[in-house]
Amino acid sequence: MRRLIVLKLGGSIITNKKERFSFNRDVVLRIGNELRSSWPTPIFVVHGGGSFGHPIAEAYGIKKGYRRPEQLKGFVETINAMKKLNDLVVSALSDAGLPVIGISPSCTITTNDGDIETCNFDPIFSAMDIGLIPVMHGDAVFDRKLKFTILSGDTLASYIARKLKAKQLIFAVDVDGVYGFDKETSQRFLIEELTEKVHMTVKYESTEGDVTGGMFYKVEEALAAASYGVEVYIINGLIPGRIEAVIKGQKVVGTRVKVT
Ligand code: IP8
Repeated sequence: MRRLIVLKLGGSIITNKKERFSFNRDVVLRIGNELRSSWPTPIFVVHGGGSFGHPIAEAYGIKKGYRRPEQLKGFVETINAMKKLNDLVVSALSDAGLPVIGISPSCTITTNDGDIETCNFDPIFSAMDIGLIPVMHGDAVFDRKLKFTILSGDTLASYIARKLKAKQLIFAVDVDGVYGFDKETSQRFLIEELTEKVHMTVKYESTEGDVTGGMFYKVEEALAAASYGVEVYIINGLIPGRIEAVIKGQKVVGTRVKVT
């Protein structure tokens, strides 16, 4: 039976994207308390880069791969900034009483032209086997073709949910879900069920300062997981109670991503 919950914490909720290296500890602590109250459901946490990873990755053009030696500094700095953010997330979740362990993709995952090619599951399975909650994140990683690139937390969370046959994949973001636009009333409305067909009609806004591409790519990753039988939700992680409610199977405001 599928039980695992994969929770992706968006960089926009765990950091203040407008201020470099600003961590929203209160938000992560509160989410940690919500996760503790859904205990003992097995959980896997992945978080984004926010104001820690994205500005450096953008300044050095890390996503497009290696072109000049000066980028090496940016590659390593991106990894170091993400390690710092991961430490902060892990310590806040631990203070909420969760047995968490940080695992960095830069040492466990390689990609090929941006797609995950190898993932060392040994530390992940060993951690989960003794009841530890892995906390991974978007990162700068080695890439067979590009030499290095950026692996987004969304891609990683979807990959983990598929490989580990998760029950749910929850993307916690700073809006209520995915919005559509009604031409007749000129009003935006929350899309409660998002299929591939609906996805093609949505006009996604571009996200400034985000090297991994915002809501469009999140939905692509969400659909990839949904096609493997994972229940996928995009919900507002800044509203207390929503993460806990969705894990407990209650109906919450948000977008459910489905294949048909
Ligand atoms: O914020 C990207 O992860 P995301 C992380 O989930 C870096 O897209 C290093 C920019």
